[in-house]
Amino acid sequence: MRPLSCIAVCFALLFCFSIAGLWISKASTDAILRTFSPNTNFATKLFNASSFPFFAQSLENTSVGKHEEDGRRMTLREALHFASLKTKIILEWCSSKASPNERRCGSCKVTDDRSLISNPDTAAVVFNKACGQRSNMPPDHIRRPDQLYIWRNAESPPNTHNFKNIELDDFEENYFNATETYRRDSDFYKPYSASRQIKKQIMKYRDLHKKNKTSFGVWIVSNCGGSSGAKRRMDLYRNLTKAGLKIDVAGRCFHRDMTLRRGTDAFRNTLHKYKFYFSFENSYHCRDYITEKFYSHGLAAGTVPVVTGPRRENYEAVAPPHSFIHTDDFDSPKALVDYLNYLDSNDTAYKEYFAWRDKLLEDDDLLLKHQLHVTGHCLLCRHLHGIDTGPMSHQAIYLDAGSSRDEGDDEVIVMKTMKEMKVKSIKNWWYDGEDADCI
Ligand SMILES: *[C@@H]1O[C@H](CO)[C@@H](O)[C@H](O)[C@H]1NC(C)=O
Ligand SMILES: *[C@@H]1O[C@H](CO)[C@@H](O)[C@H](O)[C@H]1NC(C)=O
Ligand SMILES: *[C@@H]1O[C@H](CO)[C@@H](O)[C@H](O)[C@H]1NC(C)=O
Ligand SMILES: *[C@@H]1O[C@H](CO)[C@@H](O)[C@H](O)[C@H]1NC(C)=O
Ligand SMILES: *[C@@H]1O[C@H](CO)[C@@H](O)[C@H](O)[C@H]1NC(C)=O
Ligand SMILES: CC(=O)N[C@H]1CO[C@H](CO)[C@@H](O)[C@@H]1O
Repeated sequence: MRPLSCIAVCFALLFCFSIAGLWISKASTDAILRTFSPNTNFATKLFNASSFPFFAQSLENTSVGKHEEDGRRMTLREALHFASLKTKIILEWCSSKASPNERRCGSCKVTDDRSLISNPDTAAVVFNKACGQRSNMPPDHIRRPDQLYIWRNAESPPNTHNFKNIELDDFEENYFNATETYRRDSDFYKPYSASRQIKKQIMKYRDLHKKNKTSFGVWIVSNCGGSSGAKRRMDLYRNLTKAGLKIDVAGRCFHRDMTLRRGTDAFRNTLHKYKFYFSFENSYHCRDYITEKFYSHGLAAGTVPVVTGPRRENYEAVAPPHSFIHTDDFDSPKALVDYLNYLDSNDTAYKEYFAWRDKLLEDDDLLLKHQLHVTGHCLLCRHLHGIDTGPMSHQAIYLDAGSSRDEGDDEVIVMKTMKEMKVKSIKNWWYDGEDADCI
């Protein structure tokens, strides 16, 4: 009896194994079929290969791509297709006001559902100023090394400090993997306006500036003394007024609320009647802190922005040539007022501030030279898919996908493994090297 039952058990086991074997080989065969099916391209194969590591080796010499030490070359089109095969999740840990078009970016889903932190597809967790302190961060034991912790900020350093009393000292070294701010040296650059949006607006209003302007200048301001920079710009305005400046003012600081919603066409149509818009930032000499006051109310609305905020070279890095007037360039309030009055009286000189607009059609680089087409979370999304975010040209070309340019011809490197990223000290990164005027 005993040997018989042993044999029975053996047969039963064998049966089970062969069923399992059949099942496994069915899956493998499907995988092979899928992987090698003739109408699949290299990127798809690569993706499927990475899902089935056993077959990855046999693919390493597939002809389309060049084998690199640490990635593979493929065309951008292929790379984006590759990315589209697997959606990654970007988790906003604290409620965010991310613009709606950021809810999806490339092949990333942006969410604020905290329960998704342990989802294997959650590749980045973003912390904005609402997260405040270290104690509001996710519990340490659930952090995965493959998940990037991103420090995001849209306010200037003085306002970061005032806002929620954020104590950046709280964070130990290397806590964050990367930064996402308006500063150009961020890992994921997020300017207040991507040049793509601005260009679209400018194209829409390309001839606005040719219409005769009926008014001189306007300033809309609602934060009058919240920070030293906000106090300073009020002070500057008073000095300019004393020197003879006469402009229209609106906003809470002047108890004249605008009925027009900012950013709308009606709003821009009102602004464009003015020759000058006073784009005064609430922070003085803070690196790269250039907001919609410049991009939207100035450039896009077809006014000449009179700026105070970061230094001239920061504006030059992102603005078209001869497109703005910087208050730092004038020795006294009177000198600035005289210059504005001169431009008001000499239309030829005034119109020179719009010369760049006429070249927009021929010279794509005018607005794009220093600005990326893909910014913020969209840039992050590409990184999460291993698509090299280095050379700017690729990014510009990516967004022009609708145009006649053949974006597929550009090669990018898709990394197999994520490059290690660390921000040694977020406090030093954010505050050090900032001008004394700023802090
Ligand atoms: C791929 O090419 C390398 C170098 O020629 C070779 O050593 C390797 O065996 C090839 N791999 C496969 C799977 O053919
Ligand atoms: C603008 O003003 C000039 C002279 O004041 C006039 O000749 C011209 O027709 C006006 N253009 C428009 C578009 O109103
Ligand atoms: C305004 O003028 C006063 C008096 O000349 C000067 O002390 C102050 O620095 C000026 N403020 C600005 C922002 O230019
Ligand atoms: C007006 O501006 C043009 C261009 O900058 C200049 O050549 C011309 O001399 C100016 N005219 C006067 C009267 O200042
Ligand atoms: C992110 O930072 C953590 C903490 O320093 C580190 O353990 C992890 O390796 C980093 N991840 C990447 C992809 O760089
Ligand atoms: C082109 C192709 O065959 N892609 C397949 C890769 O593998 C996934 C499943 O892992 C399939 O859904 C795709 O169709």
